[in-house]
Amino acid sequence: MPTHRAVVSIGSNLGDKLAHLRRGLSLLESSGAARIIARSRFFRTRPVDFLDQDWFVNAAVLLQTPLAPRPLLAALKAVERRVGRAQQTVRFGPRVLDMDIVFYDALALESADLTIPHPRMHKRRFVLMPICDIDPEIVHPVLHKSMAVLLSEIQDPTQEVEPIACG
Ligand code: PH2
Ligand code: MG
Ligand code: MG
Repeated sequence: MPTHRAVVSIGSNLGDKLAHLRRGLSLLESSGAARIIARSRFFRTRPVDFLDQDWFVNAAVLLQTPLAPRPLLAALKAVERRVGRAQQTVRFGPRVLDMDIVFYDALALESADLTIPHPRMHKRRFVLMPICDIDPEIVHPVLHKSMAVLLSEIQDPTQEVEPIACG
C-alpha cells in the first residue's frame, strides 16, 4: 500500500485543552487512518485572527497515512466531531479540537474545501514553532523555505507561544 507523509497542526481552546488534543491523536491512530511518526511538545499560544477568546494549546504531528488528502481530511473531521466539536459559529473562533492538514508529501492543492499547504501556516507562529520542534529543516513545497526560516520571518510580537512544562 502506498503511504504518504502529512504534517497536521492541532489546537484546542475549550475545556480540558490538553486532554482533547491527546484524545484526538489517540482516536486518529486507533481509527487506522494514520500512524503518528513524531509529535511536537504542547504549546500555550495566544489567539490570532479572532482575539476575543481563550488561549489555545497547539501542537503538530508528522503522520504516515495510506489515505489520499480528502479522505485524510474526512478522518480528521470525524475525530474532531468525536472529541466533541460542534458546528463552528465564529470563523477562527473557539473550538474543542481543530486538526488541520499543513503539508501532504510535497503536494500543492488549491480547492474550495481544501488547500495544501495550509494557506496561513507561514504567518502563524503557533503552527511553525511546533513543526520546528519535529524538524526545522522541513521545506515548504511552494515557498521553498525551511520551517526555521519561515519562523524567523515572523516579527509580530503579539503571537506569543510558550511550551507547556508537562507536554
Ligand atoms: N486557530 C484558529 C484561529 N486562531 N490561534 C491560536 N493561537 N491557535 C490556533 O490553533 C488558532 C488560533 C483557527 O483555526
Ligand atoms: Mg485551524
Ligand atoms: Mg480546521
